[in-house]
Amino acid sequence: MRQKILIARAVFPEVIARLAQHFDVTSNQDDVLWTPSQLIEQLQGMQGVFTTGSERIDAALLAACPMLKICANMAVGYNNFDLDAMTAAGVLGTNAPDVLTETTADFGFALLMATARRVAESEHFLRAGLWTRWRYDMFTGSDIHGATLGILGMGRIGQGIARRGALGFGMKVIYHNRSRLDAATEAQCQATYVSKQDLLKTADHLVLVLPYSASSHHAIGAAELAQMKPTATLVNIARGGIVDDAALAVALRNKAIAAAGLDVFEGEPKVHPDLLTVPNVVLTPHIASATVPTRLAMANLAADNLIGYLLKGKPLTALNAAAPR
Ligand code: 8YV
Repeated sequence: MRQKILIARAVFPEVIARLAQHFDVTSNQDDVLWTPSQLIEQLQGMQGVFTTGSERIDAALLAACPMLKICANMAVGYNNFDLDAMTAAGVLGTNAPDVLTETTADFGFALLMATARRVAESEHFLRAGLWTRWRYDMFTGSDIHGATLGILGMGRIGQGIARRGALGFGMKVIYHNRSRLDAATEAQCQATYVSKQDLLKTADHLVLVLPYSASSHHAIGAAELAQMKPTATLVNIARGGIVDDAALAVALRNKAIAAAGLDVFEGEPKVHPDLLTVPNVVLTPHIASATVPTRLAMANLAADNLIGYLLKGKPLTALNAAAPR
């Protein structure tokens, strides 16, 4: 008998077709946002689920879905998974690393440049019909080339941003990470390891690329923002919750830092109302990995994990070693 899987959100039809060659597939092409109890209801009798970062997999869901064997996330981040609960329940978790590294690093740089050079703010000004003359100080921002680029979280995406900064823009790159990179990788990225405090104090532009967990919650709050240069730019392409958004809105309004670029938010898709009213912030709706080839590669990797594990016992990018249920 064919195994059953649920695709919890809308996804590329060709990926659904691939999965349908192997499984009985239920998909959510209407992209209904299910409540946790609706998700549990949908998962009854299913062996696998294709998730995005939006579906929470926790102990309550696992207990209510005894047939479930694998949750395959179409995302590199997996803070929507309670991995300990999954391991305890014998459920495998997989993510989608590598395929989005360069695309996401590109976007980190796009947001950094838009923020430091005030692209969004000046475009709004022009569209509002306010551009009547040239002025020497109109929308003056800060330079990217030759500046000090700070990176908090130096995994694959952080390294991609470091390479872009050092090799493309002649930036001095400093980073802080839970563990220091080996010398060869540091040399390849032309990046120097510093303490978090030195990173905050020295960076002209600080990009956040660390995973979200209890220990990174509000890694950038009022105290950290106060240590940054008043001319500094902050970019968050990691996860909402790493930055204290309320504290950031205050810092932006008071010009404690010059500007911020945010692709992720605490409680997204809601955005802190104060961030919507400060001019010196560029806001994008969690699109750092959003190119067609990359999103397709992410979806195909999640599909490959479902096929690999449920049919051959061999997932490609496992997050835990779950003794099968
Ligand atoms: C996804 C992301 O678009 O991969 C991640 O961790 O944040 C994004 O690339 C998002 O999580 C949807 O699954």
